[in-house]
Amino acid sequence: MADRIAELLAELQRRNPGEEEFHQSVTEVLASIGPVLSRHPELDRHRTIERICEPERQIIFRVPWTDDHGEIRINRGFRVEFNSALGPFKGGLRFHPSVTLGTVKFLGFEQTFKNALTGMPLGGAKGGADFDPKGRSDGEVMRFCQSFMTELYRHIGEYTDVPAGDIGVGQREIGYLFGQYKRITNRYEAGTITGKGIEWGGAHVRTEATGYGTVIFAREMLNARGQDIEGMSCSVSGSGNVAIFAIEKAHQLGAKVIACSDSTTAVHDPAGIDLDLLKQVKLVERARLTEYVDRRAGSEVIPDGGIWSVPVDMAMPCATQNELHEADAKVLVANGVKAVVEGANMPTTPDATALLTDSGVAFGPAKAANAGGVATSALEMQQDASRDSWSFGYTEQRLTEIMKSIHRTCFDAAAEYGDPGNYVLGANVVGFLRVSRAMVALGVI
Ligand code: NDP
Ligand code: 2IT
Repeated sequence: MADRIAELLAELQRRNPGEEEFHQSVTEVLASIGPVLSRHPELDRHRTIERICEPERQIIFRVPWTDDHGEIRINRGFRVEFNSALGPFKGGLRFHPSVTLGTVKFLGFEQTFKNALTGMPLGGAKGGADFDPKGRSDGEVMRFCQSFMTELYRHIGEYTDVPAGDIGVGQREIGYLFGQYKRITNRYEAGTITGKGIEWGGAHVRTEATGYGTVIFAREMLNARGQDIEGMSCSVSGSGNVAIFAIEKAHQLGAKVIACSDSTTAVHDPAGIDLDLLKQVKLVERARLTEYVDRRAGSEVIPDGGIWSVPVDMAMPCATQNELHEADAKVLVANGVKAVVEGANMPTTPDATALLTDSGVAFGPAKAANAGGVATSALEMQQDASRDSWSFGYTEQRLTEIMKSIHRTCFDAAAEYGDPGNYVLGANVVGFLRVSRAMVALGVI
């Protein structure tokens, strides 16, 4: 089986040259599924791995727009519709200058397994553009979004493909995207995109869901080890949508987050992050974290951006991929970290993950831990389909149940496959089994 997996990987790398992040995400999943294929040779006979690794459809398009000075700008847009065995394609859009086809493919591949883990009827997809919203006016962002949707609209729909937000795409961008979709199609088809505002087809808790869900998953992991999140010190990298609401839920559960970051600065605040100030600086003013330090007595900038050098009980990487390296993991372990839980997608490098798990640190992999965002997107789709609107409390209760169920499912699968407490194994096994079985049932398509 090891030879077969190695051959598969070599072939994937040959056919997808230069897409390192995609190779990395596939390598991690394939490392887990040898025992699944040995137990289920029928899945292998149907070539489910080869099919899962090949996106159903990949769309790349030009996005021309005009900046505030009348200059014409060109970006590249992507939508990779990875797998629709379990439901319509579903996954976010990322606007960041680093976005390439390889980035979108790794995210779409991960999304396929994550969405399967939620137990909701969702396929997997991801999209985005190499557009940098930083420093752009609202008008420029709107014109970019309108141009992006002018191509994307023909590929999406509530039964086809349902985008949402990711890095650089929040409620402002979702509004401009949905507005253009509505205008072109002449349909108020709210279930075509999630992360909308409450007054225009959105759902309570979707904004908070990824961060909240990550912390709920962390609590479940800790409880399974006889530990408690209450009283723990934490560091949370990033200060965007996921990070801010992870900090909020951690504080609600009695933990204290003492460090956070953005793409240029990391901050240590021993008294605990002041969430109102952080929201004001990052969500309202869209400013740099140095603003936070300037206004918050007792906080300081961490030299060299080294957020993982702060001693904590629990670390939550919530910014971007490959942001927690082996050297960081060593420092965390030396400082006595008990848990590392991924709010971002693939934030921990493979050698860092190995070091943490070998050191006995509880490790919550992204596709399980951050699935609360997309799960609540599915709840938003349910509300759109039934023209209903649920309360915050009820929706949060549903999110909590979903996160507990994901935790339990991964926990049980890890034990069944011989490595109790290995959530990477558990998540990959369950995600792969659910998608593969549906693919076999649907025939060779
Ligand atoms: P946001 O754009 O709201 O925030 C991203 C944060 O990460 C910002 O603080 C940003 O810094 C920082 N950041 C972004 N790129 C880099 C980089 N290359 N290097 C260092 N820091 C960086 O995005 P989200 O919070 O939505 O997403 C964060 C992560 O969570 C991503 O991995 C995303 O895929 C994942 N995720 C998001 C979900 C969602 O529902 N939004 C759901 C599940 C996962 P700055 O402020 O300087 O730009
Ligand atoms: O990575 C993710 O799960 C997201 N960016 C959210 C996807 C969604 O469709 O809500």
